[in-house]
Amino acid sequence: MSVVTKSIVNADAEARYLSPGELDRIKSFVSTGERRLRIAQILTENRERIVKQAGDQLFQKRPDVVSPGGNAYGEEMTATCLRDLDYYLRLVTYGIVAGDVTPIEEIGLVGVREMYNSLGTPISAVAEGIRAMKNVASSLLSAEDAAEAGSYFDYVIGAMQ
Ligand SMILES: CCC1=C(C)/C(=C/C2=NC(=C\c3[nH]c(/C=C4\NC(=O)[C@H](C)[C@H]4CC)c(C)c3CCC(=O)O)/C(CCC(=O)O)=C2C)NC1=O
Repeated sequence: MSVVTKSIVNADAEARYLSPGELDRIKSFVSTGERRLRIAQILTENRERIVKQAGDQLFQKRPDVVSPGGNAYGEEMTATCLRDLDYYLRLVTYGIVAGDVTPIEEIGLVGVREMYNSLGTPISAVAEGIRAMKNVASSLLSAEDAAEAGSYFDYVIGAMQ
């Protein structure tokens, strides 16, 4: 939920006007809107390249995951692995647009450790893949935009430590 929806739900639950603090937070959300949309647009347009290059970097750093016995071994499993990276890139764009990590958390991080444990997927390697996406994405953005986007990637990486 964006800060706009959240503030309205909270205020209406108490049948009150938006507070000065809520209006300030909404003001900041609106004033950073153009920048956040620009970042999300660039990441969306470059999604294939970001996922592909990050996958290449991940498999170079962690050849074990694509070697016989590795969780992403074989064409189909490697494709599923890249699909997971694409899922997380998509969720990062949701977070950037919403200016809030809640969508990333709710869609992709609740129970994620248990899920990857049960699949036998090394979560440290997933985190490495997200880190690689952050680096590729940063190279497509200005330093300021990269810092903004980076905080959402870091949030995902942090949940996988
Ligand atoms: C949008 C929210 C969402 C997420 C996050 C998600 C993840 C997700 N990844 C899965 C599998 C998988 N995930 C991976 C990923 C990897 N293996 C590795 O060694 C690498 C480190 C890594 C890639 C970076 C692999 C290989 C599988 C298939 C495992 C198997 O079938 O044995 C599965 C099991 C079902 C399936 O195969 O689709 C789920 C649910 N699904 C969702 O709906």
